[in-house]
Amino acid sequence: MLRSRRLHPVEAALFIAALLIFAGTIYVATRPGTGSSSSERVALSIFPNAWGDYVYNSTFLRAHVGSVVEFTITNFDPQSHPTVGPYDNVSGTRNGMMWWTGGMMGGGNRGGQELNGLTPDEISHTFTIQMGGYELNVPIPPAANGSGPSVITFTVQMFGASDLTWQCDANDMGPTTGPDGGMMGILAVS
Ligand SMILES: [Cu+2]
Repeated sequence: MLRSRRLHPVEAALFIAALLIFAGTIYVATRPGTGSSSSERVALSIFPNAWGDYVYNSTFLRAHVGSVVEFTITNFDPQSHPTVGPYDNVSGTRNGMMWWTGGMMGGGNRGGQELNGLTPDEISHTFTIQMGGYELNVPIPPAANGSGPSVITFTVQMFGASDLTWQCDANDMGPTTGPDGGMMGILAVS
């Protein structure tokens, strides 16, 4: 037989406390992004196309104004395309640096370093945006032949709404390969 009983005051207090914690958790979880504190991720790979040319696997990217975007670029191309000039240096990332997880550099595979640039002969491709107030350049080292891709990460603060053109500026490739060549694309910031 069912019997009802009144809640003990201590039980009632615990129940109300649990309810408040639950409601607070939902509030925090569903609160909309607050400008600069929101973060997004963009992942890209450089992979051989049907003709064996190493190109970016995606050319259309999206990000939101005010967000901090963490880019991860995974490069399967074991070749370097020696590139001189400003494209050697990391610029326009949040701290002027990139994190290199692994790949070939200086004849060896020594991952796990924060870098502010590469020497010209260590450059395989670049990810470069030079418009809309952005001066972003990240040189990408080649994959370690036979022992996995080269992976770099970096963060960029997005500050204005526009369709930004990004491209590879490594020597003997890059924007001349055209929109269908896979070495350039659009980053739509909205
Ligand atoms: Cu390239």
